[in-house]
Amino acid sequence: MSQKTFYITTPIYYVNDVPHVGNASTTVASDVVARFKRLQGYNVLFATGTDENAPKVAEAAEANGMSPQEFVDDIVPKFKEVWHKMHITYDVFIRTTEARHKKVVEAAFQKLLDSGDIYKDVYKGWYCISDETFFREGEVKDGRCPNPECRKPVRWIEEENYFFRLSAYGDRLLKYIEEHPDFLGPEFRKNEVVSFIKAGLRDTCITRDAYGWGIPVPGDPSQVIYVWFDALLNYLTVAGYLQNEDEFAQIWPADLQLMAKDIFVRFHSTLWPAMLMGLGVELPKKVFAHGFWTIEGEKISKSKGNAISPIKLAEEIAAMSGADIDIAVDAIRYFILREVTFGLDGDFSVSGLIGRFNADLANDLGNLLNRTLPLLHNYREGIIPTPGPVSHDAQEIINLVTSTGAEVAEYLDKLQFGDALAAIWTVIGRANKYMEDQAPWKLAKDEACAAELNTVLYTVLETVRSVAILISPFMPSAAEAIWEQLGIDSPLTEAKWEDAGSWGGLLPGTQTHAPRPIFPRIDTKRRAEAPAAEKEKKMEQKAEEAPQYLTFDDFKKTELKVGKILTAERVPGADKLLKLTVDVGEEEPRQVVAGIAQWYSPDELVGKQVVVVANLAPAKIRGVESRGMLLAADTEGRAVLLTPDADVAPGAEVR
Ligand code: ME8
Repeated sequence: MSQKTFYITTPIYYVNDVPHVGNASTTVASDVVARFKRLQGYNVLFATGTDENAPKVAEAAEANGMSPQEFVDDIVPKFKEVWHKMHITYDVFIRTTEARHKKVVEAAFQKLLDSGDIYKDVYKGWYCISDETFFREGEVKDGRCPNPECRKPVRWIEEENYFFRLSAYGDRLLKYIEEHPDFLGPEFRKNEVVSFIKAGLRDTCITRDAYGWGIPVPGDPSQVIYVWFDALLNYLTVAGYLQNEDEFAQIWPADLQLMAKDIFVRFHSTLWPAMLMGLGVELPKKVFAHGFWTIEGEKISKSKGNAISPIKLAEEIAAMSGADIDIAVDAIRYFILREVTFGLDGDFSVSGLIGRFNADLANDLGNLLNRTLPLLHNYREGIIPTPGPVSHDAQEIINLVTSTGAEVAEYLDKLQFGDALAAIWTVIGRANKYMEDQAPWKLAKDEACAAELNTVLYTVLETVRSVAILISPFMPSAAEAIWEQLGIDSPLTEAKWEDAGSWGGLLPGTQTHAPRPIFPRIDTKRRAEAPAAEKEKKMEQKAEEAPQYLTFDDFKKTELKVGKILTAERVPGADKLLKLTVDVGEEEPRQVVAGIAQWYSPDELVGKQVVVVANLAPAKIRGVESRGMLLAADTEGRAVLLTPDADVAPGAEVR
């Protein structure tokens, strides 16, 4: 491996339950970094896995009437399935029950025993099984775990155990943290670590009386090794420590270790680096803790039943929007990294997710592609044109696109995912505005503007190509779908990060594919009325079961006419409605309200010929009178207006 390497880890999760959105947030963030680094040409080692030798896992197994081994063997495939469905591209999935890991743990234990860093003594103190953490007598005030995230009852333990001489490492740790300002992040959590160490480190108990589950102490099977001592070493097992010297030398130290704040101070910033110092192994380059998610304002907890499964949520989003499940997963990945500043706590709410789905994905990103590509198909047979002269506005877009890749890379290297996405959305916003300003649907009407139209279409679609690369670490399926519609020959998987910033990657002459909305909007009203909507659907299904025919006389009652749209404007306060005046060959034009604002801008409609149901009873829609209805095809949740094949005088009957 001569290529530069990048080793990134997630915590290894307890297998007492399947993953929830909290676990998913760390894994998704790590996956985004792994994908980004691969795009930059790194040889990435991305590891996740499961922490299986824990008393709480044994308890969960018992509660399920299974042996611990049966239980973990049953649940691990479920973890992997969730990660695959979430598009997590881990390279290694480590299980702490693997033989190779046991060997590493035994050898590390023996090494520290031999060097005097591990010794035997009597342990008297508290143990929290939920957090798998030892606490001193004075740390527990009310019989409950002092960790504010936990607060479960603790147990008093008096056992002869092995201890790790953590107290000997306080000064060395403080010195290391000071000399390596990038080692711990974010900054405010680093300060918590420094205070914790300065308050005085005590030697820590690293074995338990044999529970019958766990890695036995070498030469003393009456004891099993404490789950945290065992679990932290997984990061070395994955890198080949004590198994393959060459591989280990290339991969270690880890470049980035991610987790949430719950296991940052005591474990990953204190015990872990001290263990490495004791073993004479270099420390990881960066250990970073993000915040905690609550769900709809509440702590995530199995007993409250709010530990949302990310896959179930994706299925719900897919059902509500009509989007593919992979796209719904992408939306969740996006939300996790966009909604809060990475590092801080955040609240996960389904309405927040739907809000972002509609605003950022369906509107901003979706519009950029789904408004431009149909125009390309209407005016240029779907073929990418050679751009005409570059206008001042187009040049501004080019400048923005060519500088954004580097800006996003800088943010990603600093784990500022929200800023990275905001920078990409600035490009999307600018390109959407450019479309509005240039109004290609108007340019198309004038042959003299052909070159100008080519510039507009090319500029926007080339921007879309760049955006597809930039969003691909976050939303790999959406990026693929965009890439596919653009008709680019080489697969997205072969693209490099720098391709996002080099203008001109989209080759004139490329035949694009049929436009298909990737993020269909979620109808929030329908969601609010979900049970009613369900009933409605069932009734529709029943009606569908019995074929119902219309007599010709019935059909003749519908008066269909060709109309020409004269004016179009948005209905204030209704984001889906447009108020149109339509010439249907009568003395006065008709006012028609149509729910097509998501798919058509008012400008685009003026002058368009449409088919109008002319004898529909007048109705008030949001207080605005509507006399007639436009016919449209419903394709993948998008309305496409029906229009005559040739110019027809307004008022012509449709039969
Ligand atoms: O602690 N918000 O495993 P674990 C954000 N096995 N992230 C959350 C979260 C929340 N509400 N809840 C959990 C363990 N997480 C040990 C780790 S590593 C050597 C051993 C995520 O299953 C977050 O990454 O309790 C947190 O650090 C981790 O899950 C804890 O997972």
